[in-house]
Amino acid sequence: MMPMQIDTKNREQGKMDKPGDPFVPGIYPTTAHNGKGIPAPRSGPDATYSGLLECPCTDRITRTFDDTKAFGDTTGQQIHYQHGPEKKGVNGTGIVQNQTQAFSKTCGVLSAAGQMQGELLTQRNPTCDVRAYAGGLSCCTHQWFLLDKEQESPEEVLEYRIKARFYFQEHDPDRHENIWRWGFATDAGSGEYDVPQCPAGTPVENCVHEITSHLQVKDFASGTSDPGAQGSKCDLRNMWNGLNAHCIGGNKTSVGFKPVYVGAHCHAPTCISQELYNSDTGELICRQEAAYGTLAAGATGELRFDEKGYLAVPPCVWGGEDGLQAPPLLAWDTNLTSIKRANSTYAHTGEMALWQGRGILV
Ligand SMILES: [Cu+2]
Repeated sequence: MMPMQIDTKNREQGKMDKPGDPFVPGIYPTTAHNGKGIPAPRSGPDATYSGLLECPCTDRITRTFDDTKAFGDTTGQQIHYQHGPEKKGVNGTGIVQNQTQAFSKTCGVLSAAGQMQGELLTQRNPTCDVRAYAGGLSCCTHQWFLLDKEQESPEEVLEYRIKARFYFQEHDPDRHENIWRWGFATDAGSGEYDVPQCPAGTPVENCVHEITSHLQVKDFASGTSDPGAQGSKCDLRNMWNGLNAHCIGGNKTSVGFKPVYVGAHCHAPTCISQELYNSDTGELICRQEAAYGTLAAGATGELRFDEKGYLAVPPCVWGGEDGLQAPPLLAWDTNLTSIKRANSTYAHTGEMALWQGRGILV
């Protein structure tokens, strides 16, 4: 499979008529940023801000909340203002009136060992509380506009064509094993977070924001084992943690999990690296570094994924073939530590720090 590609440059509104043309970004919200630091520049050679990726909360969004609760415990709602009836819905087929959504984040997630999984709550990351939330998934809800209230939303609808090619082998029980999805968030409980800008005067090379999370292997293999229950385990199609020790089947007792693949999920332009350690042994299980594209023009053909402003995150892969390390055994009570680093030269919202992978039960 090719890596996940998300085109966030809003080309329809820009002026990149053909590959190689200089890119001019589309319109962006004018009031989106609210005192959390200087966002990435939107013009000039270092232009890296993407309103589509950072999902700023604009003045279309108003909030109600319970202001008596502690940071991170607040319940609230966001109301998204849609243009009046003269405007079409985003798909041109209907009118979408104001929409209200509950804001819900649980940044304080405990591991199976009773340890706080992530640091977002202790760092008081704005993503954890509706009163501080400045951008990200909760302001990017389906059919919500990312432009300000007084900005005209373009009528155009982006149309993409995607070609997918699948390679397969006939199932051979003698040499094929089920591979289960596994994953967890370094930004535990939120699945996204803000990268606050480094303090004024910090040398650029020191502008690195870091979050760490601690968990046990069983944290990504927990939950119901009832095959009939919704979101049940032992379903290979399950999105996140579709496994537990019982999924090995038969009368076997599973001792753990061997990863064959794991990929970090994080965003341009802030992602630097993500590391996963076995914290019982200190062994580095996987380190992934964001590889940024370099070509301002001509990123086509074989170079098509080397476009400036985009990143690739080459995954860790284990196996029995030449050149690959044998997968480590991650026993269910193995302690893991994940460290995510981000470039904090500018402030960013909606950054992510996820691990997503596949592995076998042993
Ligand atoms: Cu993401």
